Amino acid sequence: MLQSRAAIALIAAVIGLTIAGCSQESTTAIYPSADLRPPALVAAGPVDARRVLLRFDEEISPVPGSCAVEPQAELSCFAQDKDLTVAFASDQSPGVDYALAGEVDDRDGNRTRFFLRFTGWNDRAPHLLISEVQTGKNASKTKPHRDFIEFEVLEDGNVGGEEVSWASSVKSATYRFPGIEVRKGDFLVLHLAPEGLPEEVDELGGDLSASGGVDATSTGRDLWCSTMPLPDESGAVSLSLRPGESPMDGLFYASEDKSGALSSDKLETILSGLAAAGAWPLSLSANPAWEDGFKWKSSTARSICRSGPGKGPGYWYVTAAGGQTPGAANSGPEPLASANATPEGPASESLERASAKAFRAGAYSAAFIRASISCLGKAPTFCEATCPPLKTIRVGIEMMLNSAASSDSASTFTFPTTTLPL
Ligand SMILES: [Ca+2]
Ligand SMILES: [Ca+2]
Repeated sequence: MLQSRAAIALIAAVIGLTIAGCSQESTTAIYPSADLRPPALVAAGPVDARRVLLRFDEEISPVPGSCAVEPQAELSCFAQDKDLTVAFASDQSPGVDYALAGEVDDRDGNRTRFFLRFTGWNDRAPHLLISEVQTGKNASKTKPHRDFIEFEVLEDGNVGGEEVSWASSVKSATYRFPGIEVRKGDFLVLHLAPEGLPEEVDELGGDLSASGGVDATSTGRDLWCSTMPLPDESGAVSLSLRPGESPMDGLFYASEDKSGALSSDKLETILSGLAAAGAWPLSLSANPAWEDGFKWKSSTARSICRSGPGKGPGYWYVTAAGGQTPGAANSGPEPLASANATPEGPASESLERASAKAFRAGAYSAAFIRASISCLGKAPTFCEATCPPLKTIRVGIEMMLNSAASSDSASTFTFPTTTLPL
């Protein structure tokens, strides 16, 4: 009886809807009350060498066998309320680009596939100082020099994932250090104008004599990057401990004939970041001006050298002609007094705190979460953020990544082609 009443009620409702649908006066849509919305990701990133956390906007459970990572690693996934933890069986490689994919369901079976990139966690990232820059190719045939940035290592560690950016008014570039074990007192030389010679090789292991090429030395660790040379006259360099973090060190060099406020350009962007982090002081106003730079008469016969660990133009000088010292301590008028240096500003933050900030800032999933987040707190506290939905999200549709992914082992997994939102 009840069933027949329900059937009658349903038929009546359908008729009513049909009539309403035919009526030009009706504007009210009728939706089912069921949850048809898949979970949305609001934050993601590694929290230590063995865990990546993803927070969704509702309670989720992982789809068994759906999680996989490239480069391949053994994973296990478990959920707690809105959080999915992807656990690595062994430590991530510092500085390595990882791609992680998987699927989660909400309580009503709506499924979301996620795909994100992050940088392998590095909990031993040492502080570095930018110690010398050669801003252009000199004219000497007997003692040639080309663009380089030299870094002094202030403590033992692994530089994997540390990032250096440099900019002119119109262009900027970023280099991420590969995972390299370094010792306090080492010098790293990033060559920015390689000639494409076969002997220009990255010195990733123990042999500091492996590389040839202009400015390569057996005392320094030579690395090569052909993306963009340094601006000859005016430019800026910024160094961060981890991708997306505030810079811990910087240099702004400016031609002596420049004055006034910087335009809103690439140089101004990098300078504002340095100033906000305390890595380069602005003396005149809140907005960067040419007067804030280390002023010099541009010369490719000379390099710009650090004379101490402090921040700002007072800690830099121009060498004598031919006084470049790539891969070795500077030979200028003042010693590089970094032996007992206490890093200033953001550099003095504990690694844990800095790491937490980077995670909260979404730095490790920049390709995935575009929102700029700035929240205070302590990891693994997540920020609420607006995350553009992945185009791979489907409502109520079963989406197995591929047959290999349905096994518990991720070792045979191949990533699907996924289009991320711009
Ligand atoms: Ca070398
Ligand atoms: Ca040097």
